[in-house]
Amino acid sequence: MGLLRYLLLAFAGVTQCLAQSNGTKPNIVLIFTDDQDLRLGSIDHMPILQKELIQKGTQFTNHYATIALCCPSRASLLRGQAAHNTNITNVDSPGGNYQKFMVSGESDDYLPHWLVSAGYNAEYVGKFMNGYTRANYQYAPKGWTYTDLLVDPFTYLYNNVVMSQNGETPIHYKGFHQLDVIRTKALDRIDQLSTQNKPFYLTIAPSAPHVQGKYRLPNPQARYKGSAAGLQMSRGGNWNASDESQAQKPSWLKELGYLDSILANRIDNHYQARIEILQGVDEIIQDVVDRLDKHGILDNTYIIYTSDNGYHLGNHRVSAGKTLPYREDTNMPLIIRGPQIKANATSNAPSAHTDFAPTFLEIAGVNSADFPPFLDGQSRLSNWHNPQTALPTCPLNGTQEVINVEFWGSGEIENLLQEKPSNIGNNSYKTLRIAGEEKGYLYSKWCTGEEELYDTTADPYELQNLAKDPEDETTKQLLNRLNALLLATKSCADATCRNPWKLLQPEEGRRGTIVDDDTSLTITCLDQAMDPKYDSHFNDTSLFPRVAFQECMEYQDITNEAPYLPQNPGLGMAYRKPTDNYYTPSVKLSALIVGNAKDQGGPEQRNVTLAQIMAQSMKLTQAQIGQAS
Ligand SMILES: *[C@@H]1O[C@H](CO)[C@@H](O)[C@H](O)[C@H]1NC(C)=O
Ligand SMILES: *[C@@H]1O[C@H](CO)[C@@H](O)[C@H](O)[C@H]1NC(C)=O
Ligand SMILES: *[C@@H]1O[C@H](CO)[C@@H](O)[C@H](O)[C@H]1NC(C)=O
Ligand SMILES: *[C@@H]1O[C@H](CO)[C@@H](O)[C@H](O)[C@H]1NC(C)=O
Ligand SMILES: *[C@@H]1O[C@H](CO)[C@@H](O)[C@H](O)[C@H]1NC(C)=O
Ligand SMILES: *[C@@H]1O[C@H](CO)[C@@H](O)[C@H](O)[C@H]1NC(C)=O
Ligand SMILES: *[C@@H]1O[C@H](CO)[C@@H](O)[C@H](O)[C@H]1NC(C)=O
Ligand SMILES: *[C@@H]1O[C@H](CO)[C@@H](O)[C@H](O)[C@H]1NC(C)=O
Ligand SMILES: [Ca+2]
Repeated sequence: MGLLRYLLLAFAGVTQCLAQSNGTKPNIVLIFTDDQDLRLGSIDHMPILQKELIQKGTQFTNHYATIALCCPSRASLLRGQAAHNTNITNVDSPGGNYQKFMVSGESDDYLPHWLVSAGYNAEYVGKFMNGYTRANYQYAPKGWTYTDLLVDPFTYLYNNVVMSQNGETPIHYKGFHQLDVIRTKALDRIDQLSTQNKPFYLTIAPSAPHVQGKYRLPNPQARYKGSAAGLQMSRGGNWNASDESQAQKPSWLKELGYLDSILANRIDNHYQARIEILQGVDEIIQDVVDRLDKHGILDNTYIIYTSDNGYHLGNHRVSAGKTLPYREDTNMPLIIRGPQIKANATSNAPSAHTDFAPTFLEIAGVNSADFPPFLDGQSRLSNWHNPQTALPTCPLNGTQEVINVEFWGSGEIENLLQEKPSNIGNNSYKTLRIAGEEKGYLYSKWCTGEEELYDTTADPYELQNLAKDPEDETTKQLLNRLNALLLATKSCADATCRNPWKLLQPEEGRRGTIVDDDTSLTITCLDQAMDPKYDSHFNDTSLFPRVAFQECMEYQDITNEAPYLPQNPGLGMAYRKPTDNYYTPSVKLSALIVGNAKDQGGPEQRNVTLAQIMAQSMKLTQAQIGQAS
């Protein structure tokens, strides 16, 4: 061992004592990928994730993103609110992006501010939100003690890495692959953070395995190129669904033809490229674990692995993409290792991205009475510590059986070889999932007026739409209950998101009592609600009108989505500013930034240091940043 290395290790020993002497508040490291599926099996091909997180931690099988698109899902996680309350509903104007997050004032009051108030350093490395660009990089996201963020349009160019540190002039990291840059920077931040007398929250957010630009395959590090050659996407379940199933799908989906061999081939290549690029994420996991261990803080750090939204490849005949309510796009990988987390365990308890903010606050020691008033989720820390293999059964204590999933705007096929149906813009919908033990359902209402109901216990691939011409009385009664529930979830806020049944009680005076700890409700879960004695209650359209849209719009318009329950919903407006006239700034360029001539990330870059990366880096010139236009 060289002298320098010895001294470094000795120094690490000192900081370890300091870190341990100050308090027991655990650190939180969120490794947050982009567009990673659970259901296509990508995590099965990540051996380090398996070894370091799954075997040494707990895997949550029933965790959901509440909106299957990058920016809205990130905003929702960071504010702890459903997208109908953030109103950040898309990746660009008018639905939303980073600029809208700022203009709405939401960036003044979200997770990093709260964690910093609780005594944490809060840092973010990687992809933040769509719309953090060359035109607004100087307005670095507020709240964080440190940010180093990918800048659009380079966020999805793996061999053309441009990032801004704390809103300073963006830097071009020539000669490196994005994943090597992010890994190296994240490790450096762990080194820095572990010497501070504060616990820390660090998000590490690579763009992998997102497609490159529009819509090329994700480009793995050169050392992993071809490593997944020959792997095939599973042809089972809902892949290339039959005519009979596809005809039951709503909107643009039912227009799609069968996948042909050209699309199938492209899907396999895409599948392979995703697995190959995820090997670089696996390296991040390995090095983060090792680095935390080296600093003596591994055992007091929660490492949380998840993604912003899921992905499909050929499922329901869509060759590539997200934006759909089905399980591939919304059921997320979630693996947690850390203090009091059981090793090699599985939990089937339902949860959603909106639960992270309250859970992190509980970890940070914030009293729930001091939580922000607008959080829609709930802390899952006790679930994290006590994994439950059984799904909730009725009667429930809490609301965990209902997951709200929503969307506004256009669908997308991330594969130029497949023709887009003309009505692909008609992709706004309201969805809820019942994630119970005996009963599992996916229920949706689309802006086209179409309705879907899948029994996800009997039909896990969501192929047989029971809402199409329901014959039997039980299905009709079930649809009445689910419609009422969806009417509640689509505009729920705080306590009614945690328990939408509060709005649906049979006794008139009790409806809308929205205290969390009201345990005396008559109906607490779907099974109870199905009692025939409530048939006329749920059949009463003056109480529970059908969920409807007037038309397909690309953003959340209040009148377009009426009626509501209650009639005048808050939709989070009390906690944000109007955004009606916001616009997304853009720039005119006079010089381009040229990416790496050949793919970087060869074996020699596996252990590249920050000094080596910085040595080749260049600040963007004014011409490369562009002039406001
Ligand atoms: C521990 O951290 C807290 C929160 O940052 C700080 O206020 C306090 O001074 C630290 N205590 C010691 C003993 O370092
Ligand atoms: C999709 O299914 C249809 C109907 O069974 C079949 O003709 C076609 O070959 C399938 N596509 C692929 C790529 O397997
Ligand atoms: C993890 O659990 C599985 C079964 O649940 C078992 O087969 C395996 O040996 C366990 N692995 C470790 C490392 O404990
Ligand atoms: C219900 O949940 C509350 C809050 O999580 C808990 O305090 C209580 O013990 C639970 N009751 C039952 C019967 O599980
Ligand atoms: C929805 O589809 C209809 C019919 O194809 C089309 O006229 C309309 O423009 C679409 N709406 C959106 C928002 O794309
Ligand atoms: C439900 O309402 C319809 C009319 O809207 C009526 O025909 C039917 O009898 C009602 N069913 C029950 C169980 O109340
Ligand atoms: C959502 O944002 C759009 C675009 O800024 C705006 O027109 C609309 O009024 C907002 N909706 C709500 C409910 O705040
Ligand atoms: C990278 O570092 C690890 C751990 O120090 C070492 O085992 C590995 O051989 C190194 N790889 C390369 C390519 O330098
Ligand atoms: Ca995404």
